[in-house]
Amino acid sequence: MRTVYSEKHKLRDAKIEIFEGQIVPPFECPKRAEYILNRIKEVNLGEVIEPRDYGLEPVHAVHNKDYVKFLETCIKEWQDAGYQSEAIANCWPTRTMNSPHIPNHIEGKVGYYALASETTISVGTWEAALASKDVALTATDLVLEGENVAFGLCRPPGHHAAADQFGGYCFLNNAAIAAQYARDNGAKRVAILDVDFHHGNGTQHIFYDRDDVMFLSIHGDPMESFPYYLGHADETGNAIGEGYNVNYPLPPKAGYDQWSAALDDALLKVKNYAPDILIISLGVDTFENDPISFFKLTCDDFTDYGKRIAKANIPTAFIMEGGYAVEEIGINTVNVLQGFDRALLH
Ligand code: OKP
Ligand code: ZN
Repeated sequence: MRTVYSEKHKLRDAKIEIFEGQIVPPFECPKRAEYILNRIKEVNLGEVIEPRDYGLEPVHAVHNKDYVKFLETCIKEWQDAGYQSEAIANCWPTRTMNSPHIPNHIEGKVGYYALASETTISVGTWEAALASKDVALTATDLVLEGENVAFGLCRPPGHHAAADQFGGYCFLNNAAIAAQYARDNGAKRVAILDVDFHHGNGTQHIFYDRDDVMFLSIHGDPMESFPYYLGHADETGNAIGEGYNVNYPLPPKAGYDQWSAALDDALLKVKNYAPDILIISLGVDTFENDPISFFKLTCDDFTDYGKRIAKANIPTAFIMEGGYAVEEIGINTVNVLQGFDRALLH
């Protein structure tokens, strides 16, 4: 299969993350994409191509205009306020502060648009996020144009980003932007299957009231894991969207038996829905040695589930999300893609 990749991901190179009460180097780092790209070349997965430029129209179809503007101007406003380091949230409109006013001051704005504090906005973040959504859109377009499958090597990831919130290493929701783009370009129904270890709260929220984009996610139980406040099994969609949101929260130490049973159930629901395109939010932080997650998948399990996804026999765009065991991220990601390719041959 073809891979879409842009060097511009390197512009997202933040220096700090807040983790377990400490300031650490970010887990979501440029090396991640380099390892994946190297592995793709090592095994000759297929051609690697540059993304096309889609501009902001498909972004505005998913995200609020004021939020997009905020992402674009945030770091300059932060620096203009005299702050030296990266922009980071330290206050929020919480449950008891529900006024509709968006503050003028950048500190208030960052808190308004942030859903978590671990993720900073650094110089270059906006440019990298723009390239990342172009990578997702190009991979999706290849599939809409008739390819069976394509891989968007997105970085930064997207699935935690909501219509007007960033966090969890995400700024623009690449998979959601791709899904909406598919809807606007001929696809009647789109399914998004999120296999990242973390719940795709942003994607769920964006499509929660809709029946034309089905969202399914297998993830660490939010009672025990980030993003904590969304991703429970009883979140099944709202109004016309009722029944089109499906969550599979799994407990700490879940292995492939449990995980693949959830996957098979999800793929059955996807088949019944009969979408024109399947978008996989592909995070490989389900790996047993991932430093921030608690599932126990092995390298071979990734190959196996790539095959299972292929057997659903739906045109598929893989969109990269998380995975933080950097040494193995290339092997695990490419195992999924090779598993998929091999199943197509048989
Ligand atoms: C982004 B993606 C763990 C803290 C986790 C943020 C994780 C963001 C994951 N103790 N903090 O879904 O891979
Ligand atoms: Zn994740």
